[in-house]
Amino acid sequence: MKLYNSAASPFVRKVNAVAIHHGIELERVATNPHESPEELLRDNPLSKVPCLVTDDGVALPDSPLICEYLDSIGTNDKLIPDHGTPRWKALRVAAIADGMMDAAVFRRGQQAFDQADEGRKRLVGRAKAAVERGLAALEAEDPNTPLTIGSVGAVCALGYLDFRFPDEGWRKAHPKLAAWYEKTVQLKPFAETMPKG
Ligand SMILES: N[C@@H](CCC(=O)N[C@@H](CS)C(=O)NCC(=O)O)C(=O)O
Repeated sequence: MKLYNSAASPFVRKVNAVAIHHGIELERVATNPHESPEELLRDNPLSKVPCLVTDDGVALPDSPLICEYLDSIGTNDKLIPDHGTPRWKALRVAAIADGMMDAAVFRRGQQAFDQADEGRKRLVGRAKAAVERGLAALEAEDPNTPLTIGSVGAVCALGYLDFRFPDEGWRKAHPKLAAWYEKTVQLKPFAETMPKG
């Protein structure tokens, strides 16, 4: 299976973490989605990574969909519980983590532009506030132990904050989450996928 990959993307990291958890081999193709390479566009009209092409030739865009696919074919413990409260709790945390990543990636992208622009300041401020509320939510509720798709997302979101906003620090105001993260990030799916770029 082919994965359009980027070592800096938290969404790609999530997919790689799920693949490693299940021991699924992927052919990783380094891709810059901002350059809209033709190969990626053929498989993902949205020009985003990650995108997975299955062995049956089905191109799956969007990390939640790819994670669901990998978890469905994986043979290790399922990361997406199949029913009941555990399922919805895991998917809730996963959705919050995805939203934090969206907001942090947006903020990072805006750093290249005029910071004094009032409209931009407002949007960037909203994105920062969303991440802060996401952190508070993860601090307040168990981000899922043992591993679920929620905890995978939470580690990738927190790792991205460390990677792109290292001076802002989130640990001090979120001590429970920080302790959980330090332990969880040492697991193989995360230790092998630290962001780079
Ligand atoms: N909802 C998507 C978001 C993926 C995403 O935003 N990827 C970024 C890289 S971190 C990207 O490809 N950006 C290129 C662009 O927006 O043009 C997912 O979960 O996979």
